Amino acid sequence: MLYVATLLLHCIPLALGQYDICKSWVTSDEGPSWEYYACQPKPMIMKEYAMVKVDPPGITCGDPPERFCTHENPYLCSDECDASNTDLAHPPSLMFDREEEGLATYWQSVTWRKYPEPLVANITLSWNKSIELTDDLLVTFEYGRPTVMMLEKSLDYGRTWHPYQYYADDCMEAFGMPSRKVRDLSASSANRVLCTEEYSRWAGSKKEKNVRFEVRERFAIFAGPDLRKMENLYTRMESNKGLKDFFTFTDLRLRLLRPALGGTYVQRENLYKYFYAISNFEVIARCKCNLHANACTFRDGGLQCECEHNTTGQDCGRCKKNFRSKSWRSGSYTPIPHGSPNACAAAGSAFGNCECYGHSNRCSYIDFLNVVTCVSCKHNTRVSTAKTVGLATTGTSLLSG
Ligand SMILES: *[C@@H]1O[C@H](CO)[C@@H](O)[C@H](O)[C@H]1NC(C)=O
Ligand SMILES: *[C@@H]1O[C@H](CO)[C@@H](O)[C@H](O)[C@H]1NC(C)=O
Ligand SMILES: *[C@@H]1O[C@H](CO)[C@@H](O)[C@H](O)[C@H]1NC(C)=O
Ligand SMILES: [Ca+2]
Repeated sequence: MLYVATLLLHCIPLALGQYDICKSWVTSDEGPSWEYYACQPKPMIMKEYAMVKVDPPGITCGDPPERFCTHENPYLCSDECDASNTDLAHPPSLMFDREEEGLATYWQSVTWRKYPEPLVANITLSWNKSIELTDDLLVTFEYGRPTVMMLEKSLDYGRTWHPYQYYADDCMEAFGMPSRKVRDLSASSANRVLCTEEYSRWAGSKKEKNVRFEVRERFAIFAGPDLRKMENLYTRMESNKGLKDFFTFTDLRLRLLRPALGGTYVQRENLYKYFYAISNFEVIARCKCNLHANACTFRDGGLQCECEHNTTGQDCGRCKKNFRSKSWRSGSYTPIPHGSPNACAAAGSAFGNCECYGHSNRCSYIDFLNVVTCVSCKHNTRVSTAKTVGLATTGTSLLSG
């Protein structure tokens, strides 16, 4: 019975996707035991877990109620936004609901009635958790896409912000940057921040609604056009931390800087057709768990990795109590296919093997030095003549000194 169970468990890693499991119970010549692997959670629909802030105050339409027009029908201004009427209100939450078949629900801004003062809005999404993009970011605009906007991200819970991508109908005019396409990037420039004109030109408000932040095209530089060689991407991320960090953030901010103009200049006599309306903000990402968890759950109001490998913390970023804190390392995607778990070492346990050149048969962890080394050395040798094998991060400083 036990034999059958272990056989089944052993087969699971082959059937699942890469890095889906953290450990399995395997049998070998020395009997059954746990085997540990690098692991990561599955991608999730992250818009459902975001905290949202829209700035400046009063940018959402409907208070007071306001009529607006569309570019298709600029003199038939029969549409109304009224925050006090559920059927006519357009609150921020409508960017993150599940769209039913048929009519789109959307957040809408006030109109540009204060022109020539710029019509700007910030939409900030916060997860209070590091997450890693696994698919394109997709923002859907009703009534036309902005002519100027940018995307920013924060890696430190909103303390500092970095540009992620610039979008304009004329990149040079708006940002002083040349327009580029992600598909023209190379392996060494895959994490470059660029300006694109691909999603900002007027094409009719019904035809082209989506603005993308291209993740799949960037992955494809390493993993091939159909993303079949993901191991190439993972290997690259292991050697280039900047590449991995590029897809990681705790917060996103969309800065809307100039609305759709209908393919022409601003017409001052009808400012009621200029505004922003977003029906969906899709963020597909996985929790960052440092390759120490394959599950991430929403509890106590936040996302939390279910840490394995004797790690703990929101991102499994440290060792559990009674484990040696300095032995913490992120798991590694390499070697392919299972990676390295780099589990935390139990306090007081020997971690790695010592090579003591026949002068000792005892290898121990010395707590106050945080090293593993030969102890009880005989034949008048001292600790410093010993060598630790299979231990990359600790022990070497004492031994080489
Ligand atoms: C939007 O965010 C940027 C920083 O990311 C800030 O400088 C700007 O003042 C904000 N605008 C509004 C309208 O809050
Ligand atoms: C963010 O997450 C941390 C760790 O889980 C928690 O202690 C803190 O209260 C959270 N902050 C907010 C604003 O939710
Ligand atoms: C974590 O610690 C427990 C208890 O010391 C041990 O049985 C287990 O093998 C450890 N896990 C790993 C991945 O090292
Ligand atoms: Ca919606």
